[in-house]
Amino acid sequence: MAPVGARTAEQKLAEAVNLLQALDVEVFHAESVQLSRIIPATLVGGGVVERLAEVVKAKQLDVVLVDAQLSPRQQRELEVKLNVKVLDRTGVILDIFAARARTRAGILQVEAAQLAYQQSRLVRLWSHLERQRGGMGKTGGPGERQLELDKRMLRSRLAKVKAELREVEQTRGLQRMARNRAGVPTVALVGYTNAGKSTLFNRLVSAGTLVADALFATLDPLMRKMKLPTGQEVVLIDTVGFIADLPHELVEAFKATLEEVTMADLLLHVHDAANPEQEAQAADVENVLGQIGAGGKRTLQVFNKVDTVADVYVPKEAWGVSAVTGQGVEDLLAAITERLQEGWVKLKVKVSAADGRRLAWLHAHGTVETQELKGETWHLAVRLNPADAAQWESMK
Ligand SMILES: Nc1nc2c(ncn2[C@@H]2O[C@H](COP(=O)(O)OP(=O)(O)OP(=O)(O)O)[C@@H](O)[C@H]2O)c(=O)[nH]1
Ligand SMILES: [Mg+2]
Repeated sequence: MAPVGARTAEQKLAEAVNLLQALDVEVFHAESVQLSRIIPATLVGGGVVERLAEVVKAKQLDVVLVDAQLSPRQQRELEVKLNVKVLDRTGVILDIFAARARTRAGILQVEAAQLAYQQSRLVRLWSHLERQRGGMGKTGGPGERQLELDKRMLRSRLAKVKAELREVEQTRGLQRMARNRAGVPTVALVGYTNAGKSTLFNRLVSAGTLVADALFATLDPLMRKMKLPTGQEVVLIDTVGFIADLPHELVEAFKATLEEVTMADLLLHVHDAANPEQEAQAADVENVLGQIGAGGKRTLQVFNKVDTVADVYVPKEAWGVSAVTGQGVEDLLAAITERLQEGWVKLKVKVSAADGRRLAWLHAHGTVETQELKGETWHLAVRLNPADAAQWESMK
């Protein structure tokens, strides 16, 4: 079931099916339901519930996904009426995150989000049950005692997870600072889920990142240090895919992941050029970028999968590439170099041929445009960022 929003009903439905397939769930039935008004108890009207109950029975389904936010009450009532487990959008996305988390930070972030989700469900579910039994106002009922126990357990686990998460975040912050001190700029790949970020990441660094035709194949930012054709070093960061209507509690839980994006020197916004929804997806990505404070960042627009369609549209200001065939990747690398070097200064320097240390430093930090050996001295023309240029002066 999928509510109708800005996208067409079919598009939303297709994405919901994709979400489930990312969990290796076989989908036997999918349909959109037009909501003329919202029924508090079951979200959809009684007629629809009855019809769906028949589908569930006839096809012997194990689970029903409602691609919307369900209140705990709606979830319960639907489970009773359909006689099957019911999941909502947040629940499914949390399951996907949990299945894909690999690093310590990622696993902790998912658990924190799951605990917070359970906490809100638990409290509302129990208060609803208590009200039904007429237990309001009285204290010490069996349900209330159990509720207190469950609440306490969730609270203490959540506190523990959050403390560990803070620790991990601190370490990450230190790593980031070390990187910045070393003057290595960071380039982050962002984009809608399934746009091909991880494939492009692999193509760019030829490192072993998980690539799968599934949503959220990547949960944690993967980082690789790589050399640009000019010899300059950068850290490339792969990130989790963005999706439409990301539940608010998940944005919070993934702040540490997205923080890498806000700290990056350059973003590569990867678009799936072959996807008819590309424009809507791009708007969603821009929207989330704004929410996490990365709205005005230096960005290259990368239109990926140009190999799939004959007359694929690539806007003038964008870079058309295929992460699979490698088409356009060389030009993209050149563009990355150029954008990173905006505002750099050009120096003409002389270095003794015996001074290997300073020569190596220049090659690692800057772009050596020309070099000529005159006697025992190298004459070089180098481009450096202003901070490195200042450091070079102090190294003399
Ligand atoms: N034909 C073609 N397919 C591509 C290209 N790039 C990626 N794909 C395919 O698109 C699918 C998704 O690629 P991923 O790299 O996992 O996408 P992603 O953006 O990292 O996805 P998430 O991590 O889920 O956000 C895979 O099946 C890739 O093989 C391309 O240039 N051409
Ligand atoms: Mg990925």
